[in-house]
Order: sequence, then structure tokens, then C-alpha cells
Amino acid sequence: LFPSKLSLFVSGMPDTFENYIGGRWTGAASQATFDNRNPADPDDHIGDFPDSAPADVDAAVQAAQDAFSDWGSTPAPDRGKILKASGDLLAERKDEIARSMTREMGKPFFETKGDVQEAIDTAYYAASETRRLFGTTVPSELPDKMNMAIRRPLGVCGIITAWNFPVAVPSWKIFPALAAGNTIVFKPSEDAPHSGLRFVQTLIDAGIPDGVINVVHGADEAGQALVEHPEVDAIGFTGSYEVGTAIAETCGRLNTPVSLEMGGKNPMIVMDDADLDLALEGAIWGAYGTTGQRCTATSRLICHESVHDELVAMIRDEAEALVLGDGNDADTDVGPLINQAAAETVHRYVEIGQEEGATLEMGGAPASVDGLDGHFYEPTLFTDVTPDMTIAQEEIFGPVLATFEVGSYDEAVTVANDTQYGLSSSIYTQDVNKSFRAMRDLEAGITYVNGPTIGAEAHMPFGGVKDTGNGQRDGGYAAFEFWTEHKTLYVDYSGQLQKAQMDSVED
Ligand code: UN1
Repeated sequence: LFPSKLSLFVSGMPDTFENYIGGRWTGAASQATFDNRNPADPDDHIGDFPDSAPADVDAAVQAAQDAFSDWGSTPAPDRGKILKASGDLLAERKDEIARSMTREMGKPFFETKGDVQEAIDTAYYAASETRRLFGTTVPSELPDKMNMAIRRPLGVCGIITAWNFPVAVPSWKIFPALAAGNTIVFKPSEDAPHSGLRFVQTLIDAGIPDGVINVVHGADEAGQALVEHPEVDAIGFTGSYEVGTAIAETCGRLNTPVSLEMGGKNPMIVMDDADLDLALEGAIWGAYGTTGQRCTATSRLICHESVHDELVAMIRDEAEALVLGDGNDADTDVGPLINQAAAETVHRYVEIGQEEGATLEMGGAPASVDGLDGHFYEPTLFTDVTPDMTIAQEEIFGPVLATFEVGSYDEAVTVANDTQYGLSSSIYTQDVNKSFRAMRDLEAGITYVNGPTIGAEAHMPFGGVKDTGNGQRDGGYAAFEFWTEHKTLYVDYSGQLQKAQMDSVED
């Protein structure tokens, strides 16, 4: 029944969706639900999802635990075959998943296709790693003895993700975690639960055994129950700094490994020798793509004073031509914000920017779109911003770009690093020396040269320094480092007791 409901999703009546626990679809034990609405048109009621409580989370953790022994001991390349098949299904269903993702969370269809593509790339990458999963083999300090370290799964992994990349970001965590032999309890964002289900459906259709992946819908109560569950062996989280640090505290108390990807306040430096047309395209895409709702969004534009005014004028011209609307309309460049609370938060930041003395160059108000009652907001640009201002420091998660004028490369780097966050960063320059210096000097997990701060690729480490993270990374082989632990093996084939750290076998 469920898959046919999914295919009706793009239009039609609201539907009722369920949790997926131990291979069965089920509502919350309490029967409570929350609704899911189109942010471009909140009258469009997409469906109702279970509002899960600790009892539902407990059932899912139990199912994941029951499935762990078989899945963890399945040959890794066999696990890889299921991931590959899931990637193939994502590719087959790419357009329909993207259409429904746009309806659910608002970003335009060309962007939601990219979101699904990122998951396809991750599926194929993680599947191929199942034939590597490198350990180490090194000489022993003793004769006739071999030393190895292999990678073992952690066990039951809780995955909690945001709505802005509702397929790509879960895939960054779930595919490598599954490839490594872990079982999963996944809580998708309550603002994009359907996209999370569409993603999991590809794993189910690819033949993942019951209990290996479980989905529990809900908000804070469900998330907290997952993090606090004593049988959960690791947590992967992408979301806000406030929620992430609360999770870290709980995980610290319970001694649960945790991987955190939190906010960003990502700088793009434009030096006096930059190609300004290129920088313009980068700034528009980095700041207003996804309506600024990326943890990697370009939110600070740090310009050399000799190019600042020209670039600001260029951005105004270009941004004013951006078309706001329903992301499923072909003309739309920029979709809505995710919900009313987000629209209010963004507007409050704009007011604070003006109160603190920044100049509002463009935008700064909710936008109306004919026939739609969605949470649209004008692409917004502030100049005369100084590093002490609130809009220079706090993550706004909306289409708001703040520019700073600087007189030198050193000043640009000082301004760029003046933030609690350290996710992404970029520099536009044609000077090879400055670009290499920036790669060293910018305090961020990611630095782009001559590109904006967005655009991570699936096989590369993704994550940040300072308050953006806790030293872990999604993406690439780095993800396997988190989702596995080392087991060290010594094999002594000398036929005698050999004592390590002694001068010789006679000691
Ligand atoms: C996020 O906003 O959490 O690099 C992820 C990028 C995207 C991923 C963003 N590929 O902007």
C-alpha cells in the first residue's frame, strides 16, 4: 500500500504516513500526528506524520539492535550491492523525488534534483568503499608475529538531520554507516519527513533486511529519546548549533560517540585582482541559492575596498532580477523560507542590522508572490557591516548577505576568521600565492578558491572547525572513520611466548 501512496504524492489529497520499524509500517503508539505543508503555499496540506514519543523510539532501537548481528557480519561487498541498488533507484526516481521535495521544503526543482544526485553519488561511493574498508597491516616489533587493525561497525546508530538537504545529508551519514555494518534509527526533520521516507523507500525496495534501517518521525521529544537511549551506540547530527551542543552534552554524559555538523557564517573574500563577473555569479548563487538556507551559504562578502562598490552595484542588478515563486514553476530562481517562524527570524535579523547601523541596500522585507501565501522573503543585501554587529556574527539561515570593506589580504582574513563558526570559506583572486595562503589561513573546514562557499562533493570530507563541529566529518573516507572503530589484532606464529617491550625473548 505504501509505495502507491508515495506515487500519488506530487498532487492529491493529504495522506497519512507512518514510521518504519523492524520492516513494518506503524503509527505512533499514542496515535499523535503532526502535519506537513508546502512552504510556498501553506494551504497545500501534504500529509500527516506520526509524532513519535520515547516508546516508538525504543521499539525502533530494539529492532535495530536485533538486526545488528546479521547485518554486521554480512560480507561488506554484499551490503554494498544493496547500497548500489538503492543508488540506482534514486537515479530512476530522481525527478519524482525532486518534485515532491520541492513541494515539501520549497527549493526549486533544479536544486532538489541536485540534492537527490548528491545522494546517488554517495550511494555509489559508499558501495564501492565496501570493497576497501581499509585497515592497516604493519610489522610487529617481534619476530614471527603479525599486527593488523581492522574496522568494525559501532552498532545501532541514531541519525538526526535537517530539512534543507532532506535526502543528501541523511545519505551522507546513512550510506557509509550501513556500508560499515551498522544498523540505523533515522529521525528525519519534521519539516521534511516525506523526503526522508522517499530516500529510505529506495533502501527497502533494494532489499535491505528488516530492522537494518528504521524511521521514526517526530520533533524534539523523539530526537531527545533517540540521543538518550542507552542502547544507541553513536549519533550523527546535522542542524543548529543550539540543538547540536545540547546533543553533545547528553552524548558526553552517556559516553556515546557523536558527529556534529552545525552552523556556518561563511565568508567569501573578493580581492582587488578578482574576476568580478565570476565573483558576482558566485555571490548570487552562494547567498541566495536555497534561499540562503544552507549551512554553507555565503553570508559574508569581504571585499577589497577598490572593488566593493562596483561589486555591490552588480549584485543589486542581478539579485533584483531573481524570480521568487513556487520551486516547481520552471521560472523560479528562489523559493520560500521553510516556515513562518523562519520568516520571522530572518526579518528580525534584518531589523537588528538596521538598528545596529548597517545600510540596507536591497530587500529587507517579506515578498509577495501572486496566488501564493508562502513564506517568501526578498533577497537582501547589507553594506557598511562591521564584525561586531549581530548580522556579522549569527547564522541567519535566510537570503541575507552582508558586505565588509577591507584594505588588504591580511585584514580580509582577520574579518573572515572573526566568527565562532568555521564551516566553509572562499577567496576570489588570480594571485596563486594569495590563494594558497588563504587555504592555510582561513579557519574553516572547507576553502574554495574562485568558487562560492557552497558545492561540496560526496567523496570529500565535509565539516567544520570551531563551533561548527566536534572534529568529525561527513563525506568521503572521513565518514567511515566516524562510523567504524578499530579492532587491533596480533597473530603470533612463533610457537613461543613472546613478550612485548622486553629486550629479547629471554627477558
Ligand atoms: C548543508 O547545508 O547542510 O555544499 C549541506 C553544499 C551542499 C551541502 C550543504 N552540497 O552546499
